[in-house]
Amino acid sequence: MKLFKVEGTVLLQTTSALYKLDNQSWDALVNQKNLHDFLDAYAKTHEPLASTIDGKQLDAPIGSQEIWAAGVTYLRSKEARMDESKESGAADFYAKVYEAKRPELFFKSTAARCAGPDQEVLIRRDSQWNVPEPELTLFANASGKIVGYTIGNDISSRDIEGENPLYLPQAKCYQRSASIGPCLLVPSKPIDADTQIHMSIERSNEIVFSGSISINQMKRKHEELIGYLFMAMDFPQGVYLMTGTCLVPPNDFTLSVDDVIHISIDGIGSLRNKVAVKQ
Ligand code: DO4
Ligand code: MG
Repeated sequence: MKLFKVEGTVLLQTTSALYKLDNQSWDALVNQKNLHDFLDAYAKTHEPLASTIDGKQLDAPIGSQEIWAAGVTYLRSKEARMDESKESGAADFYAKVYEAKRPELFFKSTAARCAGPDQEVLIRRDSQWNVPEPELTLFANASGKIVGYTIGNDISSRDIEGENPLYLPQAKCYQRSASIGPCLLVPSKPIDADTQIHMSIERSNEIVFSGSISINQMKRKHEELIGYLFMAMDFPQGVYLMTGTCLVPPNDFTLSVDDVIHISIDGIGSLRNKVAVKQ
């Protein structure tokens, strides 16, 4: 079952039909006890819409939740970060956090700063090396239970982070450095361990990078990441958590203005964003 946000209204897509959820604020809805069962019952007791989701302009599937992110959860991310931070002497921090019991967790975005499907994402004008990071993104409700999944793009400045890991908030958090969508997938059971993430980057109608990975390459468990996130913080509206990247373009690649980033995750859908520079 999938929840979409379209011009402020919430739409529920089942395998066979589309429904409008009346009088439902996003925050209250996604924190319903037994969300999947609630949506299932809703679909069984309401009339479907005559239309489909195709062609509708989607908003980011978010209310007032914060977006957090986990880092160095895949070997490929550890290696890329060790490489970019060689000169700063910080490579060891990435090696250590990959092995440590405590995961790396960082604040990524507010809902207001985040982009949705087909909106522009931004790169910084003071950075020369920028990459998208396609990440399976968990939604945990106010009780800390993972009840949904979406696609996240954790756009990052590799030169700013590489210069000094203390610059991580500037490399990671700025206007529209995060994108999520197209929907919140609310399955009846946890997402399949072999789920694939695909990304391609299009420049002037050519694909300049593409790759796919399985989330089974991840070193940490989803519950482990959420457990640390909730250990000393409350999230009364629930929270999104990007789970880290395993797809890193080669070191000579940087995003350019007008590039189009396509990310898809099996069972969730596709997220498309065009790149611009934050002025
Ligand atoms: O350590 C910095 C951030 C790592 C990250 O964003 C990732 O691994 O996806
Ligand atoms: Mg990341």
